[in-house]
Amino acid sequence: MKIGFTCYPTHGGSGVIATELGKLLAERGHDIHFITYDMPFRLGGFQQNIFYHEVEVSRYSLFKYPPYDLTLASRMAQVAKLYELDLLHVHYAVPHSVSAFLAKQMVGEKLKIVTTLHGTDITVLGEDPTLHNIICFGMKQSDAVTAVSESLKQQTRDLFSADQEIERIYNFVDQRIYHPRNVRYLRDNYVCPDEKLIIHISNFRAVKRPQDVIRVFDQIQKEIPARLLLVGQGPEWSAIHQLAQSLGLTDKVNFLGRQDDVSQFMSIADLLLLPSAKESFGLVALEAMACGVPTVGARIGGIPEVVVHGETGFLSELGDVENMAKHAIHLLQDESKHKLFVQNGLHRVDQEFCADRIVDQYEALYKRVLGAE
Ligand code: GMT
Repeated sequence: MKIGFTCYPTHGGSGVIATELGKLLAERGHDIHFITYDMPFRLGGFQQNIFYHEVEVSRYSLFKYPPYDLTLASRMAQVAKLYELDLLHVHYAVPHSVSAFLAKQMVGEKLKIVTTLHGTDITVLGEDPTLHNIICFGMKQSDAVTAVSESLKQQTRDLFSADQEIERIYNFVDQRIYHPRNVRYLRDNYVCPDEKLIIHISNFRAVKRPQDVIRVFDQIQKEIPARLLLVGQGPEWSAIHQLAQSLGLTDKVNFLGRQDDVSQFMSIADLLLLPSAKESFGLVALEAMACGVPTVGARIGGIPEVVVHGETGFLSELGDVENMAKHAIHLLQDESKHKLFVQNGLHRVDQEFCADRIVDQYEALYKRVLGAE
């Protein structure tokens, strides 16, 4: 098949999934054309069957707002015609599904559209009255709509229409990259042998509740020797830095900033904290699980579909810092339970979220949409 892929190329779960899916489909012999405003950060280097087409938006002085949606549509149509694409698979509905619809109008009905909903395109933008109708229109015009969790599927139906057909296809992890590694030398840079290492990885937006991360860690380190690794960059970063300072934690918190390869940092941690207020899936918890790291987090959105409470991690009510800290301390102090959670998690990744299984599901969906099955 010849497939156009559009996603946000910046750091973020939807771009990661789109890029990794494209790479794996290319390995299976499909031609994958990324049509994005920048090179997706995980794409890098040459790979057979992968093509990259940049979307360059006009900066004409009359425009207060550069017409990204139209330029994207026009580029999608151009690439679709030139390379005879079978379908466009867009990740994140806004504005990608509507741009894809326009491209289809330009190219003809043969070009199919698959839209994958990733989370805030529904849970935040779907609630915005200025965008609600156009998001609904983009979904209706897609030949197939997928959601990355059951929770997101349900929320989309509740918010839009109960009869919107949506296939749940979970996110996945490439176990060639995310797997337990023996990287003691790296761990030794951050902790002494008797200390536990806690990690949090996010884009440090308010929705990730990074303040809760600091407060949970504060309670953990009062009970057991521990350090915290913070990976990522974002609007809450300075506030977090200040909070850590005001709690006297500066020496115990390592701010690593944005990192392209987070798998090595995950592999050295004992526990991931994910107290987010919204999370349609929580890709970071899956990646951690594949590296042998249990999660303590909030019972919201799609997180309970990834982290099984009492088996691969512990979940608490949103904002319940006390309970999260209690769970974390319990797990870090009980070595045999920790080992069991690690094993359960690795097994769960194999069973539910391994790349092969999920890529099969997308491939089957494409074939169905193209009428080949
Ligand atoms: O968080 C966002 O607003 C963007 C989005 C992204 O591009 O990372 O995140 C969503 O998609 C991820 C991949 O499917 C999910 O793992 C995240 O849970 C989801 N974020 C939210 O729902 C807040």
